[in-house]
Amino acid sequence: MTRRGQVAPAGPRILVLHGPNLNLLGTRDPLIYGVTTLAEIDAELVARGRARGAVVETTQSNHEGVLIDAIQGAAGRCDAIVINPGGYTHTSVAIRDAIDAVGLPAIEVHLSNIHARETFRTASMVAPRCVGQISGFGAQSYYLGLDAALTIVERKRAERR
Ligand code: CA2
Repeated sequence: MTRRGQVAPAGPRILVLHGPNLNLLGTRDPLIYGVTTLAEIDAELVARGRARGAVVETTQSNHEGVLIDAIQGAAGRCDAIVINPGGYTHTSVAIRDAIDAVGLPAIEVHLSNIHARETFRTASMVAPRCVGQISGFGAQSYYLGLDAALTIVERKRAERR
């Protein structure tokens, strides 16, 4: 209940999506992707969300359609999306269209600096439909992405008050 006797709105709900092969984090290629596992990243995201009164939902899939279903399913339920589309970053018109379709603020994140790797990784299909892109900070990229998403949602809510 607020001071004016109104029911306080529920805290922000953020969907975090991990694309293909990110389930392998912490098991190989530590020089590129670090040693932190996906389960550890997810637990940290949930804890950081909770500390700011938010609920963080996380999903990983190796399938483009499952990621698209998750984006569509966020409409009317979540306030923002943090997404590491993995290899689909560079190819997926369909993920880009899904982000367009739901109209939620989205933040693209990458563990590695995609601009310092092979040329094909420097282009993102998804980034033009996102508020911004965070790339190259390892697991921290996700935490920065969550911080950005929560700040956007909190500002929007403050403007409405
Ligand atoms: O840097 C990122 O976060 C990427 O999205 C990771 C993708 C890559 O295709 C993008 O260009 C950049 C690959 C994810 C593969 O994840 C693995 C993790 C551990 C071991 C092997 C692969």
